[in-house]
Amino acid sequence: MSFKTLVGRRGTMKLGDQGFVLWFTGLSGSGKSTLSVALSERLRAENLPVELLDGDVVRTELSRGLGFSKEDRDLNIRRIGFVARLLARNGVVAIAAAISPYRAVREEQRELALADGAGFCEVYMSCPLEVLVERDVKGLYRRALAGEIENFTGVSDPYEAPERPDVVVCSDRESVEQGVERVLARLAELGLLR
Ligand code: ADX
Repeated sequence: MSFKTLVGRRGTMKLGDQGFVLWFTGLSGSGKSTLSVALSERLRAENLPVELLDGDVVRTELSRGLGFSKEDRDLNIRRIGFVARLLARNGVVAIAAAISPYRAVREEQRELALADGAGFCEVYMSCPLEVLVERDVKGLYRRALAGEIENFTGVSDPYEAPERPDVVVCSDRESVEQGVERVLARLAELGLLR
């Protein structure tokens, strides 16, 4: 079904054959949380079951005490992925929004979701570092650049951009609404929404 049909029949958006994991990756401040919240609201308005696993929130609960070494980040991602799969296998749209800087563990999460019979869609929130430093909503880039925060992603720690993301959102050029529409369109193309 085309995206026009999908949005043209608001209130009738349905899950495909299974729940799925919608995975947002991107640098801090790239808009993962903003877009994932907007998408959750939109999907809930369509009466779809949605749960959001946001990195900042997960790190105060499920991953409290973890730091930002590669080991801790990978463990954080695996925990998020584990919960997301439990949800997806119960027909929920499980949205994960964490920097998830390492490609291998993201790919692992895709494989695990597919092996579980769930769908998977990776959204890459792309935004030039200069723009993020300029915006610096949380004031963290300034501190990282001043050497006050070690291993800060994009400044003093790696970020491995996806090679074949399912969706790329350029958050410096696209509005939240445009991002929402494009992700929904892609989910329809992938058969994860009807
Ligand atoms: S991830 O690498 O494990 O996926 P996650 O998304 O959970 O990261 O947490 C990132 C958030 O933690 C950032 O948005 C920022 O607010 C905060 N943070 C604190 N220290 C760091 C750091 N060294 N690198 C990146 N983010 C950090």
